[in-house]
Parts: sequence; C-alpha cells; structure tokens
Amino acid sequence: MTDPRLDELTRQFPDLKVSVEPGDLEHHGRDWTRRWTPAPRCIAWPATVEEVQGIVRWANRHQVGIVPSGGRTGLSGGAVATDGEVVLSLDRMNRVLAFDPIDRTLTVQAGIALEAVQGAARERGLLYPVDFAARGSCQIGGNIATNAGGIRVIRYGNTRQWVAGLKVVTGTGDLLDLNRGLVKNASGYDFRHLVVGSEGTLGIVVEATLSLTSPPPPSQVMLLAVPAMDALMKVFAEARHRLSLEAFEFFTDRALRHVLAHGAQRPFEGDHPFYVVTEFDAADARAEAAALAFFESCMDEGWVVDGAIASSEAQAAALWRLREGITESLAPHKPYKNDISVRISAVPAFMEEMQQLLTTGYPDFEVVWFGHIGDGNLHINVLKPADLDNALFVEQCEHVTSLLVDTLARHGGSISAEHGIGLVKKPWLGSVRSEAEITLMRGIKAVWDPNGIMNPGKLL
Ligand code: 2HG
Ligand code: ZN
Repeated sequence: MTDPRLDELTRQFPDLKVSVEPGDLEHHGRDWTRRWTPAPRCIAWPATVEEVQGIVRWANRHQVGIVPSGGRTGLSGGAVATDGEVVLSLDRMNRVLAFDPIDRTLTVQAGIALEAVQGAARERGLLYPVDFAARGSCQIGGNIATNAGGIRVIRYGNTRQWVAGLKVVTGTGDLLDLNRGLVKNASGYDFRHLVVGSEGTLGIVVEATLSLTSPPPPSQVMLLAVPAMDALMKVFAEARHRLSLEAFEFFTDRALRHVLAHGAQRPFEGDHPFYVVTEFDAADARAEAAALAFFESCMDEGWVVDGAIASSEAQAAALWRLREGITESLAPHKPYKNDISVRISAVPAFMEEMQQLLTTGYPDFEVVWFGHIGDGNLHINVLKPADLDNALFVEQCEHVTSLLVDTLARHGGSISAEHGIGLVKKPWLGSVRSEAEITLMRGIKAVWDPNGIMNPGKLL
C-alpha cells in the first residue's frame, strides 16, 4: 500500500482484504450500466460487521466516500465508483446465519446471492418469492437497497414485503438492529422501510431477516401471441379474472428477435407484434380447464392469435428464457434504459401516448419494449446505433426522457419502477418527488450520514 490512510485502515484491521489492483478497481468500480469510467481508490472486502463499522469510521475521519457493492447487476449506476471512493464489497459476507421454522424466517448476511437465498428456503420446504433474471449474481443487500421487484411482484410484491428485520451500519458507523423479525411492532418510525430502497445512501445493510412463505401449487407457463398493443391489457384483465396469476410479462417482436439471435428457441412459426409469458397455478384438472377457457376466450375475442403451453419443466424454462434473456441479448447494443411505471389502470392510455412520443422522439433508433406489464412497469430499451458516439447517443436519449417525464407526470407515474435512481435517473427525481419530499430526503440523509460519505452523488 502506498496511501498512508489505507495503511492506517489495514493496520487497524489486519484481516481486512483490500485491493488496489487496476483489474479489481475496474471490475468492482462499475455495474451493468457501463457508462462511467470506474476510478475507485480501493476495494475492501470486510468479513465481519466490525470491519464494516471500522471502514465507515475510517472513511468519516478521512472524508472518503464509500460505495456499497453487491453483485453490481444494477442498471442505474447506483454501485458505480468514479471518484476515489472505497468500494465496500459484501462478497465475503455471504452466509446463511439462521433459520426459524416457527417464524418462517431466514437470517442471512447481505452478500449472499438471491439464488442462494431461494435455494436455502427451498431446502427448508419454503419459498423466498422475489425472483428475477440476475438471481445468480445479484446479492440480497443490493436487492434491499433498491427494493428489487422482478417477475413475481404481481403475486408476492417487492423485496420490501419480505424484509422482517435488518442490521444496518449507518453513515456514522453505528449498528442498528431494525425490527428484529417482529410481525407487529408499533414503536415509532420503521427505519427498516427507510433503508429499503435507499440505494446505499444512508448506510450499509449487513444482515437481513427474510420472511419465507409456503411454495405455490404446481404451475403452468403459457406463451401467447398478441396482435396489437391495445389487446395486451385486455388479455391481462381476462387472465387475472380467470386464473391465479404468478407472473404476467410481455415483450415485443423486436425483443424476441434479439433473444433468438442470442440462442433461444423460436416458440411458433409466425411473427407477431407482441408476446405474453404468463405463469399461473394449475394444481388440478379444474385449474387446467380454466387455463384452456382463458385461452379460448382470448382467441375468440381476437386478443390472442397463437399460444403455447409448456408441458415439461424444460419447456417452461425455454418459454421463460424468451423473456428473461432479453437484457443480456440487448447488452451488446449499449441500450439506454427506461424503467417506468404507472398505475395498472393507466397502462393502456399511457402506452398509446408513449408509443407516439417514442416514434417521433426516436425516428432512427431501435426501441425495444418489454417488462412487467401486470405491475404497470415497462422497460423501454433504446439501442445505440453502432456508428453513433455513446455520449451523443445518451444526450439524444436524455432529451426524449425529458419529454417522457411530462407524460409520466400526467399519468401519475414514476421514472424508476424498480432499478432505482442511482446516477442515471438523478436529473429527473424532481419530476416524481415533490420539492418538500426531496428536502425531507436531504434532511434524513444529513442525519444518517452527516459527512456525506455514503454512496456520494447517488439518488440525491
Ligand atoms: C428485467 O425485468 C430487468 O428483465 C431488466 O428489470 C430490464 O434490461 C432492462 O431494461
Ligand atoms: Zn424488470
């Protein structure tokens, strides 16, 4: 180490793993956005809560920023370190600490991968139901920091709903033990919910007690071809009415084209403008008959023109891949991502307006729509033409975002449904949160993190 301040830290915590290797700085200094050049001071991998507290206190003494870091699968620049920060990686704090079958809770360290949480719940005959494509790499601490949503929100809600307790190291280095797994706790402000979705700006989640639930009955996965945008929500209403839904996702033909080019299997012969992947309970013959009746009624109405139902786990996985593989298949095109939401009832009118806005706003760019339409959450990815400079591309896209926020505001929507504000959506926070709210946020931040060392520059 050549930095005397870092020497002080490693002297105080001899077991703390720290790296200043250029490869580590680059790898751990960025997330999936790839828009910023990583330039952290060092990467630190604490293994204990005491080490996390030590790093925070050291950072306060030296006025050094800390970027809490999980699996860095984020899409809003929330885990990017560009300015001499310490990246505090939770990678080594990845254990299951406790399971309580009566409370039906699993206590884990923050650096455990979502998939490992799901597996630990499954081994105990239970379900941790939050789920999305990055499950293998993202970490529960990051899920909590962004209140991650995903593909089963329609039934199970967002991450917030499953957090029964949290241990958090604040920006001053204090350790808070929040809610302790209680089902009922009417003792004032619930800081647990303040930390969920705070994007690492208030403190570092080091431990979480997660609620688990009973696994759902056997399910079926269906893929539907939908001929027009205005039919999508009609199919949704019908599905919600007739079936017990676990997921209802949509994507366009363009999205399909990219996933197929990425190795997925074509589901039907014909091409269709829109597709829906839906999963629903199908425990018995009655439920299967309901599924068939749903499909037939959508066909009769002309809202659906083709369909496939998975008859094995492998087929179900293949249908899900068409939806879950989209982000990865688009990544080489350096997409500009919109992650927006409106109330479910506002989706049809909003989509119509959006389509017009995007057609005029992006006459030359390829625009790919997909997402959790059953939650009112659309992912609109704009692909960068290969010959266009990235900064120029982002500038043009941001101009359209400025128009989009007006449409969103008129429909009472949000500029970020589930990816967070981070760096990417910061210029538009004021379009979805009032001045009074933002002033309160700043005040809260100042109390939790008086020296402004926690994830500096993100969110606010
Ligand atoms: C998804 O729903 C993720 O697949 C990523 O939230 C969305 O790539 C995106 O824009
Ligand atoms: Zn999503």
